[in-house]
Amino acid sequence: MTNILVIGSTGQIGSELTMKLRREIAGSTVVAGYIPGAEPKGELKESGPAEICNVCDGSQIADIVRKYDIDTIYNLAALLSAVAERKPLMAWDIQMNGLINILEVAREHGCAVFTPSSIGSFGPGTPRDNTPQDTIQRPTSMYGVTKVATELLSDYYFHKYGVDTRSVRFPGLISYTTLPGGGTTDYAVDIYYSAVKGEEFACPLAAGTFMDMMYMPDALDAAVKIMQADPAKLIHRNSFNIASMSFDPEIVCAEIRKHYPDFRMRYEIDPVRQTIADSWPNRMDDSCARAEWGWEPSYDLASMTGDMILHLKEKLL
Ligand code: AKB
Repeated sequence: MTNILVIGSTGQIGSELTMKLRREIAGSTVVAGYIPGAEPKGELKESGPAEICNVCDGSQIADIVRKYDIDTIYNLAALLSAVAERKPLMAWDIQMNGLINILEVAREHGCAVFTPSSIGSFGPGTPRDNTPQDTIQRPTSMYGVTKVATELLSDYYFHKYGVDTRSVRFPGLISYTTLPGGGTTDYAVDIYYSAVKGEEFACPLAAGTFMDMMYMPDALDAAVKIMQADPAKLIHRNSFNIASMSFDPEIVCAEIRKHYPDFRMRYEIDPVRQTIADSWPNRMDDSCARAEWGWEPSYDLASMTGDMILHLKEKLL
């Protein structure tokens, strides 16, 4: 991958992935695709080209691909799970019509495509512990429906047209740079902001709600590494389970109290998020990603917590 288009470059993943690709891929041009109202700012704006890129407009994507001779597209445009429940038609439009626009451009212009899937692609019938790579995927949220369909459509374009599609199933992602918006796992970011600001945290999910979580540097490494993996070694493509830690609100709260012993948390359950979380795995088995392309996370809950607090203190205080 040399000339790369990141669609959704100002979102939680895109803002950091675009910068990492610009820093680490030698000789690359990394175009930051954004929608009006979510323009790149600061370092993201200064460090490379940016173009308006709405996934619902296939000709706009094709123009950018031609203009910059793009060979790899990171498709990060999506409504997260809780928002998608409120706006299911918009979620379908962005996630599915957007994806097929990208895949068609990729087919015509020979681009590789990364479109993330999620723990949200699983549902209540999925084994919850050590969730296998290949298992039941019958999600009950609109987000999950679009994520399973994303996996299937991406595999279809690979098998039928040879488009080099690859993907990972992201856990809840935790970062200090850009806030997530409207996900079920967002509490695991918000709790750190409350702790550093010295505020009580109102947790929207119940004690005992376990989900896979991951620190952003590991998630970014996964997104880069899978696109660089030797295709001959890939038995799977869309999509790989990746995991690094699993916790519930009590466990992350206890970890934060090692730094802020007076930190207080109360529960104010959000029924939409709780229902979604209850349908997702507790912890995925990521052995296929480890075997097929060398996935290996660096952070656990303790090291992530130390790093989050350090950076949020610089950012907020
Ligand atoms: C969400 O909560 O919707 C996302 C996800 C796990 O895909 N963070």
